Amino acid sequence: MRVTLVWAMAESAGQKLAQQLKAIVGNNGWISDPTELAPHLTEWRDRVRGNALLMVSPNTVDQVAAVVRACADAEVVVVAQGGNTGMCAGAVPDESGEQVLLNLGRLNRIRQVDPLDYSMVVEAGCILADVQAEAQRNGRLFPLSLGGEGSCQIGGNVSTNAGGINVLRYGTMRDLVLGLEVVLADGSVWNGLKSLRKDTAGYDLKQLFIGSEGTLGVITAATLKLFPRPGEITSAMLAVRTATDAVRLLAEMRERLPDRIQAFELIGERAMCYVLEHIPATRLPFAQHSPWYVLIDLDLAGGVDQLAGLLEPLSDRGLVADAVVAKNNAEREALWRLRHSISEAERHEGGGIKHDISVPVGALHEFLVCAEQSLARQVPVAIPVVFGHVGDGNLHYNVHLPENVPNADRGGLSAQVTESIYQLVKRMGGSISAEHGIGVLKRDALEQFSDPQDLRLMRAVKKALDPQDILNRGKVI
Ligand code: FAD
Ligand code: 2HG
Ligand code: ZN
Repeated sequence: MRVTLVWAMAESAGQKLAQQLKAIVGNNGWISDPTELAPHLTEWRDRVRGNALLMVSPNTVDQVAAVVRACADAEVVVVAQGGNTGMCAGAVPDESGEQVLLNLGRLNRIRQVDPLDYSMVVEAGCILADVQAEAQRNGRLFPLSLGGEGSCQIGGNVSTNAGGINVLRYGTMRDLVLGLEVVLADGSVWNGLKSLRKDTAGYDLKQLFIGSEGTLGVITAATLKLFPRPGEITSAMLAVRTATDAVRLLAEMRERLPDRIQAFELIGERAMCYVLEHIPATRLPFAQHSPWYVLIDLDLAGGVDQLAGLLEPLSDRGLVADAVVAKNNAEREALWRLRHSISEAERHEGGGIKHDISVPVGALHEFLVCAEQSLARQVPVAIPVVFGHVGDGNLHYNVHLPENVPNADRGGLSAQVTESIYQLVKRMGGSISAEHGIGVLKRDALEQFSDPQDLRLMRAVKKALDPQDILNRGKVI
């Protein structure tokens, strides 16, 4: 009798909040229909499924603030969601059906572009590709670039401190944000939308929110750093024999072309084979397969000729086994299609156990050798599928298990694989998350592999900014 009564009270409190939220965002600003909600309740690999009381999509900052305030008053958890392309299920609510999903997609105005200041102010729901295009229209470059750029949003990019392919030259999102506007856990708005290059007046508050995955505040807008547009970009794919050759090549090219290397990506043979097998309209640009490939984008005044001159001595010294240089945009796109299709190709192989790790760039080769040895020892059936952003010491060291491994064994083997890789990462002074964040999938690993003092400080920050724990509860820490 008592249980029924408590349930009835909880239900009516939830329904009351839902009515209140619907009134705040208006008719076009919410979804409760299960079919429409479904894609928002799982992440793109369908590893985690959640539920929600309601999804609201406010289209003004005042509405976002009112939504968060109402949830704080009702002590109901708010889960911010951008394009939902994240790799750690951070934007998916839990299974209770009591959390409110706050989708930022309708908060998508470009507020201002200032070419003189090399900055722009955009709202959180702007799609990354649209922001790049707007910068381009204004004769400037916004350099963040990644495979999911057609659907991920600036708020998501800020909240995950996204990396991508141009970090080598321009840094991660942390380096590209000049200011933020954030709705705090009590529903108040922090206006930190400065566009200053130098500001040492107290703590750098914006940096707290960057990479916080919706656990410290809801980002509503950002001032982004713009850059001069590079000249024509020359792309090339190089076949190399070892990952060490790739690292050496990068070091030498950096010496010859300081600040001109836009992207320098490593692709292992197995990742390449998955792409060639599963992604239509792809082909290997070489006559023979190679253990490793490097895809580079260079900002060169002399274009293809200068690159050919640069590669010749490197090839003579055996650092480059083979090379193709894109002669036009179509060829360039074809090369990048190989790189950007890896995640999708892996899905066709049943999906890998993802490890988005970083180690010091100089230690990449040692990491690869040790990881292979320890997997061969501990989980001999494991199949590493390796690619990533070499210049940042960031490898996607994904591991697949063969089809014939019984379902009952997969969970245990996956855990063993991950433990072995993270132990190695820790020993080498690396990070268990170089760019995708923690979300829910790496929460236990963060606890296990972080310095206790780091965790203590993180918890103190969380408590100070969100004492009720209503922002994305259960994620990160
Ligand atoms: P979501 O997935 O919606 O959310 C991610 C996290 O941010 C969640 O915790 C969510 O709660 C929080 N969040 C979202 N919006 C807000 C907001 N406004 N305020 C507060 N919190 C918020 N990532 C890389 O770093 N580098 C890559 O190279 C890369 N390549 C990718 C390639 C593919 C094909 C795909 C599918 C993904 C790739 N990603 C990559 C991962 C992903 O695209 C990024 O993490 C991206 O930054 C997430 O943006 P989103 O808008 O989809 O965020
Ligand atoms: C990339 O670099 C992304 O392509 C995705 O970060 C990595 O799918 C992955 O593991
Ligand atoms: Zn990546």
